[in-house]
Amino acid sequence: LGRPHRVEGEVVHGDARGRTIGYPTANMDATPWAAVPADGVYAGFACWGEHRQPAAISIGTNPTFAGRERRVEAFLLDFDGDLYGAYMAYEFTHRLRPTLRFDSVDELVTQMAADVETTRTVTLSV
Ligand code: FMN
Repeated sequence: LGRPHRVEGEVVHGDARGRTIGYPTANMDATPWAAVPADGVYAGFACWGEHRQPAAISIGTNPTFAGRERRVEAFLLDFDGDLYGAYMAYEFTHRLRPTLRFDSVDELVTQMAADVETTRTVTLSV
């Protein structure tokens, strides 16, 4: 493509579980025509206004929590703020892994920490 794939939409409320597990995410209501990538975990960027922040992006139904709805959500690195209602773009630069169902929240959180570190490394070189 010559540029990373992008999905755009408004940031909406999720289950607010992310905050309790230490990884608050921005849940995107993707535009109807969006080509949402296959379920999995990706490294990339969250872009809005003048901001372009590295992000670990999850697409899937959150099987660890027996979720049903497919979510497009991002944990933004080095960002702390309220993004509800913002119109954002997620750029996908690397696929990290498939979505997994973990036996415990602890295992999920350990894996998410690793995903965030991988995201930090790989987004430095794009
Ligand atoms: N959920 C899973 O069930 N399996 C996964 O493998 C998985 N990987 C994730 C990786 C990253 C980097 C992120 C940000 C989320 C991942 N999730 C995964 C989704 C979390 O379950 C979700 O962020 C959490 O439940 C909070 O959801 P909420 O924003 O709706 O409150």
